[in-house]
Amino acid sequence: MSNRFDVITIFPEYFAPLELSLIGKAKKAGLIEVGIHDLRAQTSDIHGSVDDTPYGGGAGMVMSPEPWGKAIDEVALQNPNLTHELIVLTPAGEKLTQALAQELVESEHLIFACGRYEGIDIRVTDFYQSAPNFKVREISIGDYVLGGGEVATLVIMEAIIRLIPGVIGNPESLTEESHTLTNSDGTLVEYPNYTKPQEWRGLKVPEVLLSGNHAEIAKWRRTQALLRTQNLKN
Ligand code: 6GU
Repeated sequence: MSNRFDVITIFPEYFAPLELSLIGKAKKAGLIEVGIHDLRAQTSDIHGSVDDTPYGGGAGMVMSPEPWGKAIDEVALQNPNLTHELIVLTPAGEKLTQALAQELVESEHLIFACGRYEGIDIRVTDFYQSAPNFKVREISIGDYVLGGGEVATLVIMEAIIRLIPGVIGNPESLTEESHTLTNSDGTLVEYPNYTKPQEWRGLKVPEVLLSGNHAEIAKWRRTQALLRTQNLKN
């Protein structure tokens, strides 16, 4: 079960939201440990350069392997007894799904490498793929291009951390999700929810939800979830 998360980035400030809400509580409760590491701490020149021009030419800059190697080695050395799963964030990676989040929650140590610019020199991926006690995965959060892997890391961490036992107060909300229907990608669809008041701006809560008839409510919710699944475009 993952409880150790390390993030390597040139923008450590991006991760301030980890102190909030669900993840913040999980940290305070000692359910997870999170380390945020500044890639520039691994540079030796006065400018703290982390990128260079691409071999073969072309637009943009590529992140140099050396600071990445140092940063990843350091984080691995700090956790000598763990198997490390290195997550390289890239729009070219495997797409994040609920099934992938469920797989990742089983890893004991996740290291997120947040690339910027045109990405990280591929030799970083290649090197750790065959390094002892390492697994490497390239992951994307969808078919659009972000400025870097930071926001993607926050998304993936949230998807994983809420699956850790004890993080969500009411674990039934997790089992209920697993009972809802999924589309072809394994994406969760949920039935629509209502709370008080019973009428808001002329819109009423469906009668069946007020009926107290649990079988009928379950049937209605299942139908609604089905309809929503059909209407999802993939
Ligand atoms: Cl992981 N990185 C970047 N730069 N763009 C993305 C992405 C990741 N996932 C979707 N778009």
